[in-house]
Amino acid sequence: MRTQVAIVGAGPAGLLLGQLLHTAGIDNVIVERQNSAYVLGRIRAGVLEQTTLDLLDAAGVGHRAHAEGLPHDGIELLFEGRRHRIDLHALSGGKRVMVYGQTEVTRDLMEAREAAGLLTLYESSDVSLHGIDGTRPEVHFSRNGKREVLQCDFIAGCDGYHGISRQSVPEAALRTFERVYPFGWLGVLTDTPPVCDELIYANTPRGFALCSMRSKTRSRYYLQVPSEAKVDDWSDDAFWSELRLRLDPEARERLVTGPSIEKSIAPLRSFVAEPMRFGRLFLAGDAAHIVPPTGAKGLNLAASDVGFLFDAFTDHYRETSAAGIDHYSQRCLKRVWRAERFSWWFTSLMHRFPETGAFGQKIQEAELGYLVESRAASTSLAENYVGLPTGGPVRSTG
Ligand code: RFL
Ligand code: PHB
Repeated sequence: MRTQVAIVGAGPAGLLLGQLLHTAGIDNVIVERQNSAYVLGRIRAGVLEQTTLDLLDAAGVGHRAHAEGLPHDGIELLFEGRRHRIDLHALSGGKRVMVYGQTEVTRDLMEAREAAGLLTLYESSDVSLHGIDGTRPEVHFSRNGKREVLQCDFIAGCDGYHGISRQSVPEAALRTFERVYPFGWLGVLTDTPPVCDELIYANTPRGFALCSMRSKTRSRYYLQVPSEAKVDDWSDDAFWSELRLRLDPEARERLVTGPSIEKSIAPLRSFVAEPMRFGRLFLAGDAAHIVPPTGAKGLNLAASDVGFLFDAFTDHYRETSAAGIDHYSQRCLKRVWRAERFSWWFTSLMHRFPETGAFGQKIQEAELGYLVESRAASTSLAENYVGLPTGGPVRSTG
């Protein structure tokens, strides 16, 4: 088997890259470890930046996000028992975010890929990469009991944090940076109307809480829990009781509870691997970096990496320039580190840290007060939340 770009991983990064390349006439095959139902069953991100929507549009799959997504012009910060609105739209010069689930993005991309007749090799096991430092890289894998080889010009490693792409780079060529937080997020998805039209990020003495949504009838709530917490120890009733204790009186009153349709715990971590390119292997998305979910940046960063990689491959195949390939890692990492900084800062501001003590607590309170009272401080939050500039136009090939 041969293709131009072999993509490892059919998460949002891999699927988006595949679709963009297809619009530019660049042949690609995706090799994915799981089946499509498993990939669709992972409930993750909910907030899309305009840049991500632009890329979905460029890939020809943005129509459902525009029709069914919920544009959000603000977020609410809850602390010391009161809510304060951050007007993202006014403070960012007219930008907003879109609430549209990662599951839906993935579904739209999968459907478009299938309609275009592009090859996705689901349920491929023992995937390994070969010759990435030469000019003829290969992806080897087993499928239906047979060992297969996919020859290609380039490999896009879009296989997430636990994938094999990053692990295929020689250790000496990679530098990693990491911070693990001493807590996780317990998330619950329910078919109940959201407690508020906007997202509520709450800093409370009992820990952080987030009220989010997927639609006007489907809610997503999160609670900060200790790292060692187990999902099985959290009944639905226990979750709702704890969430109520972390809300303001009005929200507590309005909260509609119901049976959970999904419940899981995600550990929180910041992680970056540098560089994001090794020879003919390009890492994109969670394969190269992880942010704690507080700033809603993970999927958006994955999408902006893909935008840069798409630029690089189109320039290469049109023989216009090698600059995109040469500067891919540098271009991505500038944006990655800014999002890492924002996500780390917002996480530090909104969570209770076991080791902080009374001084740290007072500093957090002072910063929250400053944040909502100072236009400069809220502007900084707003411009990061809606998404920083990509540093170059996203190419659309129509
Ligand atoms: P993914 O989604 O992990 O997909 C990787 C794919 O690669 C496959 N794979 C392999 N395939 C072949 N061979 C192997 N050896 C393989 N190993 C793995 C996997 O099966 C999978 O299909 O990575 P990708 O595409 O880079 O996408 C990244 C996003 O999923 C992630 O950044 C976001 O979900 C993060 N995130 C959020 N991001 C946002 O932008 N906004 C949000 O509101 C937001 N909320 C969240 C989040 C992540 C969360 N969790 C659970 C970590 C909320 C949560 C709770
Ligand atoms: C979500 O809806 O899953 C969500 C929203 C905002 C975040 C993180 C997750 O910051």
